[in-house]
Amino acid sequence: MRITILLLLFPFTALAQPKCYPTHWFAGFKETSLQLILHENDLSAYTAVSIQYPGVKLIRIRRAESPNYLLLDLRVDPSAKPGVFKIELNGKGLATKNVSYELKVRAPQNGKSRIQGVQSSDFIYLIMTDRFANGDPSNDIVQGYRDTLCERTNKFSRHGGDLKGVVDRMGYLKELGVSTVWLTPVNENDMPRMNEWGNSVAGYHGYWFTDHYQVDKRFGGNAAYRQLSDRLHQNGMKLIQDAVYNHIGSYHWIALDPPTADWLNSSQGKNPPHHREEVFFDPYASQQDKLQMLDGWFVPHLPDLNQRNADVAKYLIQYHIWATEEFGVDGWRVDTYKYNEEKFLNEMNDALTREFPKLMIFGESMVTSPVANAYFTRNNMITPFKHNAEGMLDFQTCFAMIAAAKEENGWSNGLIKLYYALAQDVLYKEPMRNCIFLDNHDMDRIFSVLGEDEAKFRMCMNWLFTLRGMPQLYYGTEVLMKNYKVNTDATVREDFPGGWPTDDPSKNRFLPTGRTAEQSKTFDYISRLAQFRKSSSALGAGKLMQFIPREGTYLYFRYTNQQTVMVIANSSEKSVKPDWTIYRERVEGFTRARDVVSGEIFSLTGWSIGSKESRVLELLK
Ligand SMILES: [Ca+2]
Ligand SMILES: [Ca+2]
Repeated sequence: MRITILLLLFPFTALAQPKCYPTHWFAGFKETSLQLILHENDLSAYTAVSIQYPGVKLIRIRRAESPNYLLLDLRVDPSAKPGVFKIELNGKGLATKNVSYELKVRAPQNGKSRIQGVQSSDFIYLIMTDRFANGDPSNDIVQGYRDTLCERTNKFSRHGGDLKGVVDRMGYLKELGVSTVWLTPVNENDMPRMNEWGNSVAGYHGYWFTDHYQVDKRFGGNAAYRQLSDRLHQNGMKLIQDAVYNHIGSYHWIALDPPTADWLNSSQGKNPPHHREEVFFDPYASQQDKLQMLDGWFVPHLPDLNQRNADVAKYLIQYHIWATEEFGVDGWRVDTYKYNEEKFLNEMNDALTREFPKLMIFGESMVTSPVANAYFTRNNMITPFKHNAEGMLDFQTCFAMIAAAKEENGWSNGLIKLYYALAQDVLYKEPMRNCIFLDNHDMDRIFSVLGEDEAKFRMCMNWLFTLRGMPQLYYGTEVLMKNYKVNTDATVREDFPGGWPTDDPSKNRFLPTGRTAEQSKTFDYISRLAQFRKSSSALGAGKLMQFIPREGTYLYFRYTNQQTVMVIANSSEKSVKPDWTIYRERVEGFTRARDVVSGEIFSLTGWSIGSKESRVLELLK
């Protein structure tokens, strides 16, 4: 009889464990407070909670408006040992509910081979996982998810790309010279298809979170993500995770069952923000304009999180600490940075770097001025609020590089725009901490933007790989993937040719045999720039000196005591013989130059640069 009861009870208690966030924690963090959220249908009758574990103390039990939550405030001493403990829930007339909770061991490689930070010496490659490579067709459709379509012929559907696909292309990434992989978000997006601008769209891009703590099973789940991270680190590479603090998908458990109504912003209804970041530093801004920016919902199916609620802020901060430790994240790219509560952003950055001093965090906001971009970082401006992010995605330099390559030179057009953009670095404390790029998954592809002009494309690549900051390349640019956004972003998120088992092998761009001559040339060009960069002290951490464009020719130098790299671009209609007396500050003592791509060595005396030509040159004595 006794045995029967036990058998009945054990499966019951195992099944009855409420959801718990964070799903586990780690021993030895500096931060001692831990907020546990227990979530299960009706926890209102559980009035007593106890925890018996050395170094772990229950401080407070809190309830939410929804009866389905218990919020437990714990203190976890830094001395608490890794192990599993029981959280015992009791209520009048109820059987005891036991929640087992684990404090895991932190990785000893933190700050060494994982969680290393990302520096200007790195080369970041941006991948949209669903569109890069399908390493495991068995996870293309996962039963139980709200969207079980996988249709490569539909640009709005999932296509089946996954984390194993990235792992399987590790050799390709190394050949290209990539040091750091940034994936669009990997968190679970268990959303049905949503209507966006008249199209039925899947959450293939990853920005519709429904469970922070679960990596989408169609990408391979948490185990596959950990494996990718391990493989990157074993190969001397790094991982950047894409974070979204601002909003969640409308099928996230927080949205379906808000602990309290004010977990979500409601002051603007479901109306969108106006996207004008000036409201944060404009001395004449109204409170209403600021509130619309902070509280507006991007689209009605992306509920906006209220980070003024301390529990929401804590929930988000804990997840990012958890994921950094769990997956060994080296850097965070933070989506929609300018729509978040400012104080919260600083608290997040402080909390993360306190636990992981080398961690790099940079924000994304498509802003309209250098002042706006610098405002969201450590800057030299006098403003009422001071942000503490190290860097941002540098849209200003992106726009300037494109204009410099495309426009006719004039007093305020063409090359001078890049000169002007860099001169604005006076605003930044650390301009080198910005991430520079020419395009991404939200923009027209750069090869198309430059009119498929090889010379302009080379000019832009030379700048991307040699200017200050961390360069980021969007997947496929190296094999000349092209396209414009046509009422949707999906057209610039096409599958990497050759990433699917059924793809035509003669067009497998991952292999030299599947590339056209033009694609091979481009891949080799970028790869050589990237490989040179790896061992170049001047490009990794050197100073920058630029000269005002003259005769349609723009020169800047990156230099250390050991190395000087000269980057020269001539966008005029004629060849130009640089007047070295103008540039003597940086060329004095050098007589020759080595083209870092072709390897050609030549004398600077009498040398001229051809029309539309651009070169990256290491100066030699
Ligand atoms: Ca797959
Ligand atoms: Ca917001």
